[in-house]
Amino acid sequence: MPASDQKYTVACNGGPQERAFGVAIAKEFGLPSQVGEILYSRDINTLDKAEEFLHPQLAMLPAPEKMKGMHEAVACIIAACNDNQPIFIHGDYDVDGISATALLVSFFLELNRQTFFYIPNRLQENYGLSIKSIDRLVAQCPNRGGVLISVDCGISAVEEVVYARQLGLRVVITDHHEPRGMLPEADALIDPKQPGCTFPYDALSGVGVAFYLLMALRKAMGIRLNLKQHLDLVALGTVADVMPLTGINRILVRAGLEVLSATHRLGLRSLYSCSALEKRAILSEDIAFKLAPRINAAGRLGNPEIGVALLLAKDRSDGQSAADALEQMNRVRKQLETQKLMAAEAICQEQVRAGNNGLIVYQPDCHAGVLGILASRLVERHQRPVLVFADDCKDRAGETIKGSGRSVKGVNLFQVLACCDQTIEQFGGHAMAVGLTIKRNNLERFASIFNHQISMLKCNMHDSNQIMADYRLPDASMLTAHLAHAVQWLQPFGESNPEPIFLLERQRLLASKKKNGHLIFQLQGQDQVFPGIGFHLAHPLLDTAQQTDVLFQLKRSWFRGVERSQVHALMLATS
Ligand SMILES: [Mn+2]
Repeated sequence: MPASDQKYTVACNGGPQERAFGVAIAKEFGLPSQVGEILYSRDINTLDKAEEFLHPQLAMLPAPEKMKGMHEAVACIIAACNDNQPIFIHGDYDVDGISATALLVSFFLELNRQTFFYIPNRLQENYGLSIKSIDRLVAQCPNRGGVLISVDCGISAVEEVVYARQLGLRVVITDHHEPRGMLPEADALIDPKQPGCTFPYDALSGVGVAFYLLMALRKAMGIRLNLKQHLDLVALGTVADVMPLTGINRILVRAGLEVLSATHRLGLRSLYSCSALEKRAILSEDIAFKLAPRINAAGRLGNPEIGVALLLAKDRSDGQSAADALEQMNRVRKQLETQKLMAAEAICQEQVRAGNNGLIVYQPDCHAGVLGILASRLVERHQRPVLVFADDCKDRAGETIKGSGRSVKGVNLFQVLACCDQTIEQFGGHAMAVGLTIKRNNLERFASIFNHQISMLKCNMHDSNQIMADYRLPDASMLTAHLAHAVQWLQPFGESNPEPIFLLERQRLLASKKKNGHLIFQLQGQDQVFPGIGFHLAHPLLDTAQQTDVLFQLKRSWFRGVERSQVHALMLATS
């Protein structure tokens, strides 16, 4: 057995209330009581809440009019349509921004409106609206007036909105980022996070907010248009942006995954065949690990419009060539990433040894497009916030450096940066992900304030080796096909709705073999033998003849188009 320093705890405590709720869920929904107990441990502890969670319906969505600014936005867009003016969509270069752009473009094209879009180039332009990006957008159809609609950006674009309005445009800002200081004086501004917004949910993605705008527009215009068919885009952006998969996002993403699985978008179909996702249902983890990285590669390497082209492809060959281009860019992205990861890791280890709670890596020549992924990789390894900087290639004087940061639960990176404000030129983002620009000669001062701020938060960030299992199955007779199916009712899994982890103690793994560091085995359940896999678990010292505790998830998997349940072991431990 490998000497594992990993430990685990179990969330469900088997208390009387939990058990009683499990029995009630079994009776009401026909699910195994274990699933009910897991729901209870996740605060889904009434039958009403369970109904809402297990059967999310689009009809449950709150009305779009509840969003502050919606009324003005709709009026503004309808006025532009009545004046026969062009529609200008200003997007962003990540999957959320690309999906939101494709969503609005699809909608207005369906209405036969003249529609133009622009997505800033990550390598040459700053994030969000800029004078340059507005010029480039409007240059596609100049001197006609029109309405500029931003998606997934714009909440801080005070000067840029002034500029756009001086050009004679109506401006509708839609965003989901945290507002900072002054809000732009747009004709309409929609952001569920803005002060005074009474919409009951503030964790929508950029494409989620854009979808809400379309819901309101459809209603106000009195048109019959199938919006549900566009929920595939909402699922893409929401999962890729790591939004919580609870509440409204759960409703949108659950429906969106169904649309995605049967998508009519030819580009996505081609991308599925590149990603081994053909002939099967698309799950949230497929977005996170297969689709989003490929679509993001376009933005990272400075060709975000290829992502939009993929989502809007009208024929097979356009779809195929966009998918091929993304596949190629994703390969380049991976190379750039591996090139830099080793050196970055060495820098982090040094800082960990020095006792730093926040890690800061500066690699002058790192490609700007992979800073965020490097930060994510380093967060996974060190379980603390990480910022990765490189020289800002847009700054000719060579004085500024540009960084991207990722955080861990319990550390609001956006707020931490707000406390380091005096050493930062520019920053923006969320609790979990930020982007920033600082002067190079400020780096040291910034680093010390940053670390001080992080250590003040004193949360238990470093418990990386602790796995929290959801449920301890008393014995293997509880491992059934029924349970494996029932767990799927908790889908989609992701942020704020993790995939349940089960624990079975003292098991013998059947037919086990080691292959490329992975472990392949079988686990005897009550009514069937489950195929199992443990990625990176084939430790050389692992003795599979011995009994072991197995922490695992019950996954849907597909083999040559046939669905089956599979045990994914996350950890093996001797008791
Ligand atoms: Mn976003």
